[in-house]
Amino acid sequence: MEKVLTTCVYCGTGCQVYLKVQNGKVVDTKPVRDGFNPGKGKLCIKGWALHEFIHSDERLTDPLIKKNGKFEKVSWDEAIKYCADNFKEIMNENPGNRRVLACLSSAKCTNEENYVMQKFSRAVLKTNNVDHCARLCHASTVAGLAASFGSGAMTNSLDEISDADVIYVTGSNTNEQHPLIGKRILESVHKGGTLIVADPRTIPLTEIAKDHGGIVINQWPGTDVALLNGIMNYIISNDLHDKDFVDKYCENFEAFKEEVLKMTPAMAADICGVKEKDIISAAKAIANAKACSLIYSMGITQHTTGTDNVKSTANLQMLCGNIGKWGTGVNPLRGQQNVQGACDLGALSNVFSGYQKVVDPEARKKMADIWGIDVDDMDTEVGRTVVEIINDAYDGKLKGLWVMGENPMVSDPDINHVRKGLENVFLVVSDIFMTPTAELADVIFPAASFAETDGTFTSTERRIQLVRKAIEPIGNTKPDWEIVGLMAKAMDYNGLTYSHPKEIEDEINKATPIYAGITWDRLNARRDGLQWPCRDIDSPGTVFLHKDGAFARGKGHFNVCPYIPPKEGDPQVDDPEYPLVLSTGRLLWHFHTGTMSRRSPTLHARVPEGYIEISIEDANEMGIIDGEKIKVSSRRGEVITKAKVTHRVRKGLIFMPFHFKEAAANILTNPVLDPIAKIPEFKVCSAKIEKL
Ligand SMILES: Nc1nc2c(c(=O)[nH]1)N[C@H]1C(S)=C(S)[C@@H](COP(=O)(O)OP(=O)(O)OC[C@H]3O[C@@H](n4cnc5c(=O)[nH]c(N)nc54)[C@H](O)[C@@H]3O)O[C@H]1N2
Ligand SMILES: Nc1nc2c(c(=O)[nH]1)N[C@H]1C(S)=C(S)[C@@H](COP(=O)(O)OP(=O)(O)OC[C@H]3O[C@@H](n4cnc5c(=O)[nH]c(N)nc54)[C@H](O)[C@@H]3O)O[C@H]1N2
Ligand code: SF4
Ligand SMILES: [Mo]
Repeated sequence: MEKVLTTCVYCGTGCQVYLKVQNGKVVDTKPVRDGFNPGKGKLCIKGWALHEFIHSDERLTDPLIKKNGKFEKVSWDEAIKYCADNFKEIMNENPGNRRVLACLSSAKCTNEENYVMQKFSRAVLKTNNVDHCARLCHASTVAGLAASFGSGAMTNSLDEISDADVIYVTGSNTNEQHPLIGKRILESVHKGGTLIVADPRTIPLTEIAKDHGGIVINQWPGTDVALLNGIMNYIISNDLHDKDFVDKYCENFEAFKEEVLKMTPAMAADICGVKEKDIISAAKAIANAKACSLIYSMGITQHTTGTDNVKSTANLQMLCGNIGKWGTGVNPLRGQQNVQGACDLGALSNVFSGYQKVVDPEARKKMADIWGIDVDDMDTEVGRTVVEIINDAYDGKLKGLWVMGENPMVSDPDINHVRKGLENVFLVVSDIFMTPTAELADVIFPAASFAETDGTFTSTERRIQLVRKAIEPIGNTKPDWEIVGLMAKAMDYNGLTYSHPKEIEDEINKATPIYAGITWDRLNARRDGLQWPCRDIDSPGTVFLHKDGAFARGKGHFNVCPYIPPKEGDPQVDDPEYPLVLSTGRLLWHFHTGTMSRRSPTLHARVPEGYIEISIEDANEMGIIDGEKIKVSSRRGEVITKAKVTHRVRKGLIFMPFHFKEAAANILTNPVLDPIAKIPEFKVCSAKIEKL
């Protein structure tokens, strides 16, 4: 049996795995114990089950075209020609209109595939309408941390977490969603570290904090700015902040201080529905820490105030000098195994690879030269983002859309609206499985999975690691980078034809300063990958950012963030029609829209169907028993699902995992956007529950 070293395709931790291959089939997964591994020799349950979906009977194996409402198998030549002709026709019919075509790229695909997809959009379709699920995930991190520090990435590395003596975890269910990062938090606690968990639900970390003398804050969803300002109010009022750090390395402190002094801990406690003494204990612990690490994820980002939430976490860490040192930092845990990479490689409507701005004429000139295209032919404006692309489809402004490795019919907010939008356009989907999105397509390209191609993924700690081909593409599938190349060629552009991802990597090195030194050969020669920025081939890469107060933007910027309640579900306002607050998120056992995890027998068996968590108090009041079928509704739609009566949510709060297409949480969610980051408010909306 052969074993192939590669990178896990589920979450952003970046665990290294061996795929065991026998007779051309991946038959097992094993953790890497004999070398570098962010999982330190371990895998979580999804990692152990990694091989299970690869050979599922339900893999798409042939290109499909919808004829008379039914999918028919066709040759690659026919499928590619059909798509290319349709895209060309749309361009010819709408000369000069750069908003009629769009591409969704994919955090499930490799760096090389994301690079070619954004290049295809910009060089062939001539539009910056290219985006991906980071927009639903950490768009507010990218915007918020860039405004505060000058770089939108996780500041510190995973190895540092266990050395922090205080950890503030907020809006990250780390043990379930990044299990092997959760383990590092536990290591800090076992060394005597203080764990502060600020989360509206009771999660595994809550229990750990309780058991080890930590601090638990159960705030209402959408109130984090009030909470963080309350904490910082106490720190400043009691002169506990790091004045030396603030004076030397930061700017705009006075304006920020004026805002924060308005939110006393007592006021914050009232807005957040928590105890004032817990806010004060958290403030003291953070201010007195030698090294405090702040860890967050979707509970902070997925709000109409997501960017302000992120800026507030940055304010707190600057205030106490917890930046640019070992064991500190603002650490947004990136979700998909390659969402960091998809952002880095320019699968965003506003930037080329390496965050070079599309509105910058010099950056456009540089790309035009590398790509061999006419700079005057390029889109000069920021393109549309994920939710805006769907809105444009709904409004009839968008005519054609290529979705590579995303499933917006389950993952985007307000699915009824998404369906109408997708039905309006010429839709092309590249996926490994038939999905609710693919069902609506005019053409489906069957893609090879991560086990069937070479490439690289970038993990949450900015670490680029190799993905190695373990088996030949299944059936008639092709790797996404090859499919993009075929489409480009059929649209008369030869600059996307490569014989191996290594050639794409060479081009990435040229086009992308932060990846310039991350060459294929270097990655191949080492076990631990390389962390960007890595600007030349002699650079060892970068473990943590903003060292010794040298912020990427010059000075660290204190942003002024007044508390703004969520658009629906404001805890201070009674909504008699929809009295409950709905939050959505994830489970340990499933991944996103379930396409992969629900085809994995081990994972599917643990949680085969969707449900909604409801508090014991609310269930008793409504006479609902555990497991009972109920109707949940919001202003957007209704869903029938099972009640799970639990202590994990407090009275008034309900929580739904969004993994299950037949009980889709996103029928209910609110598509309102953060004005800066354009991320939807997945984490809070008003809802009601009715007995059937
Ligand atoms: N098993 C599994 N692992 C995954 C994924 C998966 O689908 N399944 N997805 C991956 C991806 S792409 C991502 S982005 C990450 C996401 O990882 P997480 O962000 O950890 O996951 P979520 O369940 O979305 O929500 C996180 C926490 O936010 C809390 N929360 C809700 N509202 C608020 C609020 O207003 N404020 C605060 N402070 N907290 C709030 C929730 O109670 C929950 O504990 O996970 C990655 N890992
Ligand atoms: N209500 C609610 N909604 C949410 C969230 C939430 O917390 N609550 N979280 C949001 C977040 S953080 C995220 S990241 C998004 C995720 O949203 P999506 O990215 O839409 O969800 P996935 O299920 O990861 O979709 C990936 C698709 O890629 C396919 N795929 C896998 N490997 C390959 C490959 O190699 N090639 C190709 N072409 N396809 C492949 C999979 O089969 C799947 O259909 O969901 C968002 N939606
Ligand atoms: S923690 Fe994430 S990367 Fe590691 S095995 Fe689990 S899903 Fe894979
Ligand atoms: Mo995500």
